[in-house]
Amino acid sequence: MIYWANPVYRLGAGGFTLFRFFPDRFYAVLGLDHWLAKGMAIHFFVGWLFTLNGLAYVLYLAVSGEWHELLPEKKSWREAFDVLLHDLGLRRDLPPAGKFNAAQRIAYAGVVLMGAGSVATGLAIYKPVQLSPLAGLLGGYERARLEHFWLMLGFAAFFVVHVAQVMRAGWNNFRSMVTGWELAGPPESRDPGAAPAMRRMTRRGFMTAGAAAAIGAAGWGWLLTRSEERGTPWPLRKNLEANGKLWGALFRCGHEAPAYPPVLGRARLNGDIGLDGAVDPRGWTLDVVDRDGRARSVALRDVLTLPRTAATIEFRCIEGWSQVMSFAGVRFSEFMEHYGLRRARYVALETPKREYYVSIDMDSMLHPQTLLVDEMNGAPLTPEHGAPLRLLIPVKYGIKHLKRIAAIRLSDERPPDYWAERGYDWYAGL
Ligand SMILES: Nc1nc2c(c(=O)[nH]1)N[C@H]1C(S)=C(S)[C@@H](COP(=O)(O)O)O[C@H]1N2
Ligand SMILES: [Mo]
Repeated sequence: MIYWANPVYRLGAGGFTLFRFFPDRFYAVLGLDHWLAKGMAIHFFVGWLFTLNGLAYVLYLAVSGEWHELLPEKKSWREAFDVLLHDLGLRRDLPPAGKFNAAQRIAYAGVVLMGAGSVATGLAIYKPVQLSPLAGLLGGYERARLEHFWLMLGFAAFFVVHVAQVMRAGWNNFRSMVTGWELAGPPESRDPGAAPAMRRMTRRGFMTAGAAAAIGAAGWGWLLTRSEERGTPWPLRKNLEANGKLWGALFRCGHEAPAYPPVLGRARLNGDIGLDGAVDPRGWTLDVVDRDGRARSVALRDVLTLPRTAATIEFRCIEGWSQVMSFAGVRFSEFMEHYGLRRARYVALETPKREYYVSIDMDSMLHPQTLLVDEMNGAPLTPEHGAPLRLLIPVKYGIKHLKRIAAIRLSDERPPDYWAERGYDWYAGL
């Protein structure tokens, strides 16, 4: 549901594309809609389930001591090669093995590592500013995103190969996978009670697995049919709000987005809501409403006499693209101080006819890189990029960087937000 937004997922080199992972056909065949907001909301919901499930599994391995049977040993690499030859029909006998053979040890330990990799790369692209050291370690935002994607393909490949191998290994093996037990030795040497006991366990195991699958499917259906709260099923909305609270609590005003050397020239353009009509920068005024509701009109000329700050940062659109852009203007915190505005919980910004509007938490607005800007990539802001004044807020996605600011309102009650009303995360923090 989300990959259409930024078609970077392909196999190819330079301008040549051998294969696109998500052509339009992919959506048509699977009956998926192109709804980025819902895809993201689901992602950040099931992300919790996968992460907690993975943590529980690793904890179980550690506590039960079963990691002994799973961790590859020195000889595993050589033996795994023999297993491979055997499975390809090039070798008759298998090396001796415990519960898992060498190839299984490597594959299963590898999957645990892949899980850890998915969480690390996922966090890096989810919070590339708050967790900028992690994103840096993984090669940056765009790299981390590709790594996250390849790991996902790795899981898919593991699943397919694994199911194929289990099918090849036969019924008994599948049964022991489900029950956790297996019948060993030739039938005549076994305890006479073993076979009925195994049958019972098999039944119980399959019933448990079937019930788990049914609960999963029912849960999925339930989730997606709940009444909507601001454009998304309410459990997903609650989850987005909880995620926002969590990252808001971890927010540190002193932690800045990584800086880049200044850039010049054209920048990518996105979003033109509320940008029609002519602008006259010299006569431009801002409607400013203080926390107590007191309104005043502030001339842009005066705002622009305040001390100037410049920032070059990686700008990120929620649709998945990013680019390094330079901005210059006045810190929002200095604007507040100069006009004697009092801290409220939220700040709302609006275009002239309120066609586009955003609301943002005060902590993020007071961040030292949050600027009211009139200059971009070394030149005065153009009308398409938000002249005469736009917001720069590197700790948020592009959706919050309102272009063409006409009103700034402070309030303790959360004001409406254009994209949050259409199913997106209100916090939208990076
Ligand atoms: N007034 C207004 N501001 C807006 C938008 C818009 O549609 N209207 N789109 C937002 C989005 S989604 C993005 S990604 C950025 C894009 O900024 P740019 O066109 O300067 O690259 O502007 C943001 N600010
Ligand atoms: Mo965007």
